[in-house]
Amino acid sequence: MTQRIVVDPITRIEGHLRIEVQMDEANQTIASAYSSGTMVRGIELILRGRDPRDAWAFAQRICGVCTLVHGLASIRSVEDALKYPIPANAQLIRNLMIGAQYIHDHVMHFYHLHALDWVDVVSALKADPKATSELAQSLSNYPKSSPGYFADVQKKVKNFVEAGQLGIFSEGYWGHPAYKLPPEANLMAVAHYLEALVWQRDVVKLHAIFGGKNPHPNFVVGGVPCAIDLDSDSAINAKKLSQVQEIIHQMRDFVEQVYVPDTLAIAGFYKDWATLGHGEGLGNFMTYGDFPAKGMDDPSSFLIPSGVILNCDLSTIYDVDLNASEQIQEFISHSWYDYTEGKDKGLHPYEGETIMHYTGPEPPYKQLDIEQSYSWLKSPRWKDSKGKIHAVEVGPLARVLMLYAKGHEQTKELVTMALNKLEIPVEGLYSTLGRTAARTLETKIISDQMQSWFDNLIGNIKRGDTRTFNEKMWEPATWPKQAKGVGYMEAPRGGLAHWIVIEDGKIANYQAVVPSTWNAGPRDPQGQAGAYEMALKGHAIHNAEQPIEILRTIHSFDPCIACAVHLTDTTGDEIIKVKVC
Ligand code: NFE
Ligand code: MG
Repeated sequence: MTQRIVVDPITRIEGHLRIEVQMDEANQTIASAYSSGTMVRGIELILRGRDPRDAWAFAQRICGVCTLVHGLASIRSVEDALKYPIPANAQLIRNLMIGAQYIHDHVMHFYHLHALDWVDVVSALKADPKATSELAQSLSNYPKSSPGYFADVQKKVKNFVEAGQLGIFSEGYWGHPAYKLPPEANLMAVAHYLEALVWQRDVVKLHAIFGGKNPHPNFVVGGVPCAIDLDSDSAINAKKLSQVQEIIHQMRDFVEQVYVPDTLAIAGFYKDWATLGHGEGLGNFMTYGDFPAKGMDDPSSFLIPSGVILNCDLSTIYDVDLNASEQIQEFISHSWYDYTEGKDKGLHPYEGETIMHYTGPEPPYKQLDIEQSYSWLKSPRWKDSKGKIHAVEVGPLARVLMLYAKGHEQTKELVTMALNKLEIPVEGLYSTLGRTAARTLETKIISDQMQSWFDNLIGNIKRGDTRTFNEKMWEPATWPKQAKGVGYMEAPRGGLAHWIVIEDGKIANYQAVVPSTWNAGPRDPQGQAGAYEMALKGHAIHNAEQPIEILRTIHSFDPCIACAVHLTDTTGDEIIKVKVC
């Protein structure tokens, strides 16, 4: 009998994800994998009937990790529906806020959610702090690199272990033979894990400066909710702008001196994770595009271009039209939902439905019923001009490939540098290691861009342009009776879009299709696997009791299941009552 391995829940992710894999005859590699989102919410339903100008504040609560992106996708959807232009400063401030989200999120993912798949904390105890210091100094100029510094970190970890509790490091697969780093590299990475915790607390202040707080900074349809007035104590003034400049420096320093060198150093020990059978996945990639220089109406001005790549062929990029009802559709043939016209139909999000219908086994259960429905995630698909539907991967690897394919100079340089340094061929990008490295490289690209968005903002202010909000069209009386629009962006985990239908000034329908739905969704009516499912296929599993290989590949996508299944239990009973007063 072939073996079934179940990992539930997958930890060090956001939300509730179950992975089941069926091993092949010889129980050596994964023959097929199944990805299941095991919790559901109903935020798309909560939005119906509300004022579209309020939607962002509800939609933003889809997630606390990519803490601003749903707010922004939401206001962009309303602005698209109402053809509502926003001032240049608002565009720049939004770019700065999205950029800060990427840099914060990616660094946190690398150190706090993914690194321990590669870094053995217990082995760090055996490291020589002096040799660790020499290693760190050979990699970068990061000032915290003395033997004393690493000896202190080692002592801290030792105290955890001797006290019999590893605290934040408990329950790891320490000592598994898949860990390949020497003790000194492990100690350096653990030190940077702790360092990144402190760093992230400082850099999110950029959101608080422009959006009042983090998580969940404020937004507004028509611009940004912060006034610029250099003579005011409460508005964006010279002091706050210099704080932003300082944060940008802090971000760039950490990315350049810690994140990029650590990624390359760690990757050097895991080059086999850039070969076939290690997470290559679908080979199909999609980006929506983002970071406009001239507004969302001019996609040619985007830093990240949009498009679809099929079968790893970078020479042909297909266009994506999010308004075309044929191109983007969500399927539910293997999801715990119904559609009015049947389980096999695909619906474009403007016509999207959210009819929950759990038909799975009574929890706790041994195995998903994979022949029927097995996830709360839907299966979004992109349809080509010949009518074939494709599962696609979204996220950092898709973006880096798209930038590379379209000839973006810095991307080409960075990719070439990384491949040369690691001595892996370009095909190595289609892998778990490639996905993780792409996240690091795009963080470098975006952190460098932060300075130019900031410089442009300062330039505008110096010229006397302090406008951040477009007051026209704010009144629903000026809106058409019916309107619809799509607000899209590149969230840290990939292309994100919200579709809104407005009737008589109220939301008639609202659908969010998020990055982790694209990546973590189940099979479609044609039996085509989603990106996680495909990426796990072919993996060898060393020890079924400690399936670290599954974690490495799933974590390389940085799952967020809260985003992917937008509180209710299966019977609709009240689960929690929150009193706010
Ligand atoms: Ni909740 Fe998210 C991002 C969005 S989901 S983390 O990035 O949208 O994939
Ligand atoms: Mg949805």
